[in-house]
Amino acid sequence: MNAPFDANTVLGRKAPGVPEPEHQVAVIGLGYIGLPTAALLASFGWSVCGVDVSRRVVETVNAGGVHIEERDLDKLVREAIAAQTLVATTVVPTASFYMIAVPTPLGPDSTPDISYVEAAARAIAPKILPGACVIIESTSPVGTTERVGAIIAELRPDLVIPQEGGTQEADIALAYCPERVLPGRIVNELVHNDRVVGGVTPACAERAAVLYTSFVKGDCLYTTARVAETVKLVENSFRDVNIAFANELSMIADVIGVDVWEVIRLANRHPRVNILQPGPGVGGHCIAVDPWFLVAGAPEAARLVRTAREVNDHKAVHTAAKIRALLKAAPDGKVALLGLSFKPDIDDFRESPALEIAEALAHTHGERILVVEPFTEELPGAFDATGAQLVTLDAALRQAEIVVVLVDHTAFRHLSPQDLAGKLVFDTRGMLRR
Ligand code: SAJ
Repeated sequence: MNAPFDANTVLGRKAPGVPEPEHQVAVIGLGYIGLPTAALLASFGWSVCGVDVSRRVVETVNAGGVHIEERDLDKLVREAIAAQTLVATTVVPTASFYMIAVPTPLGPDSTPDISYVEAAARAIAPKILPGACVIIESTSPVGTTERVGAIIAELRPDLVIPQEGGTQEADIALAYCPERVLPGRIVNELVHNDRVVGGVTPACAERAAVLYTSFVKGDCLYTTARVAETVKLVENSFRDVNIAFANELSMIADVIGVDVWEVIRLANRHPRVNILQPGPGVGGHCIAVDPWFLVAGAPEAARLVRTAREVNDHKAVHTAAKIRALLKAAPDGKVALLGLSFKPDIDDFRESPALEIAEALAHTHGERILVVEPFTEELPGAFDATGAQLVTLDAALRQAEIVVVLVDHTAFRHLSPQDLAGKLVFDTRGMLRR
């Protein structure tokens, strides 16, 4: 067994007001979750080392900057870097807490790819000392925490790794604590949301709780790692299934010829009905992805979850087909596509149905496509050579005969019937009804 953990020799800095050796955290992955969490921990007095494989990200953070747009994040990072409570590096250090917040993308056939989590475990293993705690925050298929434990066990036979139901006292702690914050409100929700803290053993949960109770103002709810992994997938699947219901209703409404927004508004006046809003499909890196992790774990049983994913994916195809019909109905006209991001008022285009629809139309209708997106300065490369243009809202309204609302950005909400007079209008978000 190695010598016990010595905080003074590790990151070389002490956080004020936090007792040693509890104060050093290595956050692996400085993306949408890792960077806000690292900066927030630093603001709560922890000494934080943010680790990322990208040199550009590390340099940006060390210069006090941010590479992602998120409310309040730039100030938090700037202050933490200035106070020297946050430092970024490409190398995993020795620390008392390791938080893994790396991507878990979908692999081929919609199966989960946990290779980044596995790589993080391999990078932590040589550095970890007895007494340390490894926490996974990345959304992961059920069993990933055990897999991380197995990787560390293989590389560090000198350490006793915790096992669910195991009787031997472990040298390190291992936990799964899913992030559940909403893009655009990440910093606030990191502090105020309840947290599920899933320990491989109760002692592991207790150890991980030291970190979370230091900054979470919501409740910390303790359970096993396996349950915590499932909870995360279930939360996003629940939302996906509910949005799928709304999206399916909108397609049914098209067939039977009723106004879906009116139907939902009135149905929601029932005390036990709360239907979500249809849109052009479901985007983002969470809800459009995580349900597949649940399906992968139980393919035969997860029929509703799979179908909801398919309905929401199909909604983007259905929306594109409706826009094509409008382009046919006004053969000489241009279409203004309002919004590309996956939801309003953010600059996040991951898995965005609006982007997918706009790209597809740009490839078939080129110069007839005018895109309005206040959250970007240029169209992504996929639009190159299509003839589609990024224009201001005013320019689009001047030129277009067809107007399609794909994203209900605040910047579009002032649109009035006069602005749209004489145009063919397709509002995929029900924005103009609000
Ligand atoms: N959407 C609709 N209709 C609705 C609500 C949403 O079409 O009524 C669409 C949005 O336009 C967007 C997509 O769904 O394309 C997802 O947006 P969202 O706001 O529902 O969720 P995300 O992806 O921004 O964040 C979700 C959150 N999960 C839940 O609400 C259960 C968040 O709490 C999670 O932390 C996050 O996923 C994550 O990281 O997993």
